[in-house]
Amino acid sequence: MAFDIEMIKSVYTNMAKRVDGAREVVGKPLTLSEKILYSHLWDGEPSKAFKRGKDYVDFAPDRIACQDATAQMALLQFMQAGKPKVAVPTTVHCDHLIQAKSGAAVDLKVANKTSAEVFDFLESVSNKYGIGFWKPGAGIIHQVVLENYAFPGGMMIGTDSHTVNAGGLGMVAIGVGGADAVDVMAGMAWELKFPRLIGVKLTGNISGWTSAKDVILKVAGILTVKGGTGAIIEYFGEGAKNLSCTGKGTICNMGAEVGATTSTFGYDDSMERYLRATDRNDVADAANMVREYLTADDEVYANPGQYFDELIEIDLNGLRPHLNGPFTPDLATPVGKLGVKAKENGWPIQVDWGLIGSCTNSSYEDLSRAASIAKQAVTKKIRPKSDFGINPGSEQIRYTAERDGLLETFEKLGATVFTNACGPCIGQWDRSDLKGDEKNTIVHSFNRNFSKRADGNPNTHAFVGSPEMVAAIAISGKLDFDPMHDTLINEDGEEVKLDEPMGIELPPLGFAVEDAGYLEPDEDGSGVEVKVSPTSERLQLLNPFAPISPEELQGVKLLIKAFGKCTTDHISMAGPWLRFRGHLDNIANNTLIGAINAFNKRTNLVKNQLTGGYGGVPDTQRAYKAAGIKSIVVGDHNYGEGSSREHAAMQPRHLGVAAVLVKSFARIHETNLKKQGMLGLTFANESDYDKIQEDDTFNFIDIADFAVGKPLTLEVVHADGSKDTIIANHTYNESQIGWFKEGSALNVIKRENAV
Ligand code: MIC
Ligand code: SF4
Repeated sequence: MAFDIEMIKSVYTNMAKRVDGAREVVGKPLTLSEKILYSHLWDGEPSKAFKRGKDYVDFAPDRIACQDATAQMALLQFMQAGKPKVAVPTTVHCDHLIQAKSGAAVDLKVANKTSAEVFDFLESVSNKYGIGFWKPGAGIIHQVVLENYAFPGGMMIGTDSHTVNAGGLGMVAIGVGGADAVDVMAGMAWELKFPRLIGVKLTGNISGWTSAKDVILKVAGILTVKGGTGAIIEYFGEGAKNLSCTGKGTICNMGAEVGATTSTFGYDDSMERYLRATDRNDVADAANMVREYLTADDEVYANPGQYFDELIEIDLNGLRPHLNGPFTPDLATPVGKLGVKAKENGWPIQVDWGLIGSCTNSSYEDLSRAASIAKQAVTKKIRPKSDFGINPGSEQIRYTAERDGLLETFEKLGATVFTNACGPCIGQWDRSDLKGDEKNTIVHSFNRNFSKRADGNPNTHAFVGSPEMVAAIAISGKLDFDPMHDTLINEDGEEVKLDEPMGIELPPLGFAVEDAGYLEPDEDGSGVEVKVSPTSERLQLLNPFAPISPEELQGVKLLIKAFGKCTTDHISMAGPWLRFRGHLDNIANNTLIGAINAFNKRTNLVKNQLTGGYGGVPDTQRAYKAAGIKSIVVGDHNYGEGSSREHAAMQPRHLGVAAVLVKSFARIHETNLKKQGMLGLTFANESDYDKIQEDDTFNFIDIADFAVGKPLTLEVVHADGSKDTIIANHTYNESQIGWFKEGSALNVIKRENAV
């Protein structure tokens, strides 16, 4: 039986009326995305048509999911909101804080010890406020959500950018910062700019070496890391119907890598099969009753050009497997063409590791496809040339894969089976084969491959591919290996070829698990005590941020002008820093240490305008803070790309950065800045970026008139006394200006709850 089935049934009860009402106000057939959005309006019945990409709309999501690395800050904020219980079903999943080293048994024990304080905190806060708690080892948030909570036609938010994975089961599932989740936990509306809609029509069928992953690797190549910003990607067509549910999840998952708000697929037989296989006949039966509301109207898919803002068509018959990378997930290269590219660019051909796992590709089907390749290495006597690491997506998947012999196949190859957790995908990897910052290549089935992400080494070239392709490349040990055409030499000196992968969509004997790792919260948690030690180095209760006054916005110093890609990993690095995710002051010591200073092209070395000397970014910023001076960060396009972590906004805020001025923002990060009462601005004229000099001081001359739709004027005073005037655009609406004026969105909630 499914969790929260009554909630799901009530969504379906309302659906028909609301969708029919929306079709009337919009005045034309509806896409699936619109059906879900319009049936989740905070105000209930649709009464007007929203302008895509323009109107801010209040929504009422059905549920929330948080993972351990972001839940700490989200729940520390929720604790301040003054509510006894969360208003909608919420879960917390412990998956990011477990380091991969020796294998699951040892690693999990170590994590339970080293992060005991954080896990205990999360468990007790969850218990107190009525939140379902998934213990360390239970699995990666998005696989656990897909297996237990996602349902067609539903809307959820999650404090992780890959929340979008649940689109594989026909949801509109959106990654947000913790402060957004707090709004919904506190029983308030959740605001989003009504998204643009990108349609992706899939014709033909995937077969052979091509997998669902290759669909999104291809889309990433087309849209690039920012092409999906502000949009929902809706997949449809015969090719979509023929993909498995978890394959659809893979595609939606990596929609985060093109900046998409989310991605989704219409309800179909593959979803029904998956629901039934994961013990949710009740959801499948309920969904079947409203089936036509859980996909777009027929006219839409018949004439997609008329209903989507942008349309992409991919013929799956002609789609080849890809490997994307290094350093960015949108650098797409068909397998077989990588050799030439690698030589041109000096990427090491030798592959040291093949890693299979992450929320993107750790389903039973994924493991079975990769295992079908691994098995051949054993039977055809090919000694693998790279090391193998596997992270199953959940305990249920692990248990079932072990029962069915899949894990044994990997172990025969010498693979290490790590905990059911994020592991190397988020830099939780104690990689022992490297001595220093050696140049090397790894292949993995994850979604992100930014510099330093997996192992902290800036010279690790990481390539993203399907699990089966990762297995094949890792066995060959060569980046330029093309299993469709090339042969390998086995231990008997014979030339052998790998056969095409064979996957099993759902375990023929059914899923099984002994202890899934779930803890139900107490019915009445009011007596539960949540302890945070004042001397803890990992947890710190929050103090409200003071509003930034117009006076403080005169004489603002440039902290850093970031050059090129500046992702949330650059702004608030993960890996070893994950341990401080619940302690704002401690984690602030990593603020922007990965960003490249445009003036010297170095990381973590900026000019301190007070002394004229150079220092680390956090130290320099702390010096400005001590002197009572606010500062500004300047950046390039898609600033804040990647994670949902609100630390990337809270840390600069805590240290006294008042504004971030960039060419463009990634959606979640821009919202996170607004929520924390900062100014997130974009250059009206992009080339003004070039006018910013190292010793600049900024005066926000018209900040007192901060208003909706009115750009701000910044006077930039250079070291020689000369001045430039820069116009900065913003997307703040009335209530967001309120957050700025009161210091943060949380301050507003607190005030409203107090009366
Ligand atoms: C990631 O994949 O980068 C993370 C770690 O899951 C993040 C969340 C975080 O930083 O905690 C995400 O994608 O939102
Ligand atoms: Fe975890 Fe990686 Fe997925 Fe983020 S992308 S949730 S770190 S597995």
